Amino acid sequence: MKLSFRWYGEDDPVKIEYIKQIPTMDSIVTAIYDVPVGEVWSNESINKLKTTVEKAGLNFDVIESVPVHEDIKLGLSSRDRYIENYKENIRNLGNAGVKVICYNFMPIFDWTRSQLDKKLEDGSTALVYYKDQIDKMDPLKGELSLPGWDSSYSKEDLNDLFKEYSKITEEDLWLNLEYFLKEIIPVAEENDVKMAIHPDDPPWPIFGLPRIITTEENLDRFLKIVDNKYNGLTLCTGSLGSGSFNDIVRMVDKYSAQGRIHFMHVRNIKLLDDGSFEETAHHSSYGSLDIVEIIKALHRNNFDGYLRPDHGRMIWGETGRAGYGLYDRALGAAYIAGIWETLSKLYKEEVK
Ligand SMILES: [Mn+2]
Repeated sequence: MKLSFRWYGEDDPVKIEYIKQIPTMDSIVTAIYDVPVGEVWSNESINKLKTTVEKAGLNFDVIESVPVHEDIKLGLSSRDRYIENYKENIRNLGNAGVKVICYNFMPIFDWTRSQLDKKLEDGSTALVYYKDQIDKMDPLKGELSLPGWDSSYSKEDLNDLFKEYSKITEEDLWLNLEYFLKEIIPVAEENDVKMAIHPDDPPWPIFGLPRIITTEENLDRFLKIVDNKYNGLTLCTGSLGSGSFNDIVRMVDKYSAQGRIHFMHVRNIKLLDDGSFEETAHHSSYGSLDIVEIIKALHRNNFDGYLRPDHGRMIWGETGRAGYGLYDRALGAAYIAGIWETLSKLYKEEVK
């Protein structure tokens, strides 16, 4: 297991030197943020980012994300140009030594929450998803601007996109994903870059838009489309775990045994009765997920991919990017590293 940490580049309030100070930290997870979705990242900007990361004493091995253009998800005739660009990005990143690319296939909206700064009992703040609030939202009315929503969309763009998506079913989205995978996975293999799809967050349709990377059954289907280790997963415990229908320990065990998990996102969440959830501290006792059992499943399958603590709460008065402060994610990293060390010592014989 290689411990990693997401960093948003020079504009991130969390300094890269601070990330290096987290014990056993190995890699930075980052991306180029100033290029429009679907375009090619320049080698110059990739190399500049790599130099910054390596100067800080960390590895530049994981990219999160190379976003997928909506025309690819929609299966429009313009997709081929964007797929060629995507291949170029895989080649360029592979040349720079990148080992894993995380991406997702969620229509229009990335992760969705109803509030970013819900005050918890201990005074910390966390991201939450309250179903009744989300159910009342209409993204086309434009009265809301939420995280994960691409603010570069105008109201008209959004209307057009919704109109396009109203013509496609879940099965169409599967076909469009298949078309994309069959194009890019051979390029990923040639360049020794493992593709790792991030599950949908939350793992059910929102605002009438289809979502397919949601359940064990669908992950099985996804992995079979191109049955090759370069077609793999980012297993995000919080995203999949917000559906009570997903058995996360079982999924981690199964897919790590298959060698198909290249990147882990570990966070805990507390499931509420009505399908809502709150993000919590990483420790198992605070949420609905058993983090020790999740790490044990990785350990017994000799997981050698990358793992990062996912969203953290805001604690100790920290301000900054919701979910991506330094302190709580660092606590999560230390907690996970502690579990891993314990397991390694307890099971030294078996691991040998
Ligand atoms: Mn995640």
